[in-house]
Amino acid sequence: MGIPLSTIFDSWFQKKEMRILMVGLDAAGKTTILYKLKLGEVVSSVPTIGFNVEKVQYKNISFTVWDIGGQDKLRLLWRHYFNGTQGIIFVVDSSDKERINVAKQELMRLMSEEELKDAAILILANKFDISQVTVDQLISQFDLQNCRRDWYVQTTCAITGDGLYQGLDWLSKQFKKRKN
Ligand code: G3D
Ligand code: MG
Repeated sequence: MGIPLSTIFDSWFQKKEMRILMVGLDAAGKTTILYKLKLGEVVSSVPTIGFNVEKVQYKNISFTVWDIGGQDKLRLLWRHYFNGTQGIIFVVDSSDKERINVAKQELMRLMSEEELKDAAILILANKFDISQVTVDQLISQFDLQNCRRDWYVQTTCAITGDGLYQGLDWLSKQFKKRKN
């Protein structure tokens, strides 16, 4: 990672508020990524009932992070956070073979949300260091070949930061494309 990540975020910076959701099953590596990005203070809260939300604000860009999956009653609450989302970062533990299908189902559900239909989707195949998964394998596991929206798969290691820059760079290009 030669170039500081902050240069990407600075290139995203605009007057308009920008919202990015980062979600994935628990233990996928989301909190590790959030801290690795070093964007500012991570604020953690538990809204109304039951799920933990982490937030980082960098200039006008807000990152909202939570564990997806599990209780259906929480899904209604998530929608509260969907409005105005331009980008989704879906983090998968690529070494967790047992839950890869659960992750896939959650991603499909998210993609079917009306309020998220225009959001670009960056899929981070995390823990690449211990899984050695390839992008092609993940695309086929997630059946993304026929998915008709803007998506991109990037392998990452959240601990070292490997791949994060490339993934975010794709996302930033999507934002620019939409703006023009
Ligand atoms: P979550 O926020 O999605 O629930 P965390 O996940 O960020 O809390 O990460 C869960 C565990 O996975 C942590 O280990 C973390 O260090 C580890 N982890 C995250 N990313 C990677 C990665 O890319 N490679 C490897 N090998 N481990 C990773 P602990 O032991 O603290 O539970
Ligand atoms: Mg976490």
